Amino acid sequence: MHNASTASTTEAATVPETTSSVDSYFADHPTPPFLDNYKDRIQDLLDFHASSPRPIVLITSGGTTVPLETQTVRFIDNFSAGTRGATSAEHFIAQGYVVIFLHRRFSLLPYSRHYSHSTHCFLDFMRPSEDGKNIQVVDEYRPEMLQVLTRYREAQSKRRLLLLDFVTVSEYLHCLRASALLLAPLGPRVMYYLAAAVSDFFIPTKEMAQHKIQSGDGSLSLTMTQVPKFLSILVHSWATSSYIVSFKLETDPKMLLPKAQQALARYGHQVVVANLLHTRKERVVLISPVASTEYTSNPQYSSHTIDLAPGTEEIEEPLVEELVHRHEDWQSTSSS
Ligand code: 9Z3
Repeated sequence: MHNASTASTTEAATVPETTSSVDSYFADHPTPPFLDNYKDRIQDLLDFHASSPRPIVLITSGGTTVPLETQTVRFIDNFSAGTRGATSAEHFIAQGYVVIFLHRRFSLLPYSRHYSHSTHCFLDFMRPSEDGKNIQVVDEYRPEMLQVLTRYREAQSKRRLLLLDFVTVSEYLHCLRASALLLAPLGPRVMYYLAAAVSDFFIPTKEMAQHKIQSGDGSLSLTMTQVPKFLSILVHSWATSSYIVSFKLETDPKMLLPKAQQALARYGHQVVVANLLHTRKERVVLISPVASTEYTSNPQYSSHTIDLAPGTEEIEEPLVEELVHRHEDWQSTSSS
């Protein structure tokens, strides 16, 4: 792990984006039918923890889909399996957090991730007992499974993990807005950890094919519209005093740090975790503004690289630890 070098950029200073593109996006994409149920479950969780000062993290995880047809047969998706989000959730819970885990349906979940999407089928972890009447865990997997099961049951019994799922980018954005508005009264106690791989483009409802696109016409051309910059609205309107961590994924190493700094300059939040597709499990770089970047033309940024150290299994462990420290500082600064 190495620390704090500074860098500068000539990107424009933070300017809140207009809400009109966001409003028209929501007007074009009706509220998902399950949203009221999600709101009730979030409120119920917040009420349960109301008397404890526990910090809360809203983790977004996995990819979002973009439907090509109203009655969707085909959609555009991305690679994310939700490993970052599911792994991080376990580490946040271990650090005392309550986790709201807003994830892509069927992507990896905290705890069960150890036994799904693995090279083994989950059935390979078990065997019938000698008399054939019971199921046992295969000896070599027993110690780890017992540990995972214990942590899972504790998270459940203490109500430290709420699972909420989405599929499309518009469901994701509705859920993010609804959650943020319910979490707003808790202000600095809340961290946003936006690891979901969110589509940048969508097809507006009025331009979308109603029925399955037919193949008889030969090639297919798609024109997509840019998804409005929700991070800006989250920072400047929905979650103004919370601690916001976004992620920046690139494949070209030259682009990574400039794009991360550009995101901070544009949205004015606290941290961008920069990662490259092929090394994301071994290295992440935390980019943050050194001082207030608001309305300055040459903001300064610190960068803090975390490399997966020998003996550490998951980079999310030191990543979450670092962010928890920063969030503690944020909460004490906000209360003083
Ligand atoms: C990330 O960079 C995440 O770390 C990964 C995790 C998606 C790479 P896996 O699920 O992968 O563990 O396989 N997320 C990128 C989030 C994103 O799309 N950010 C937006 C952007 O870069 C802004 S919030 O524009």
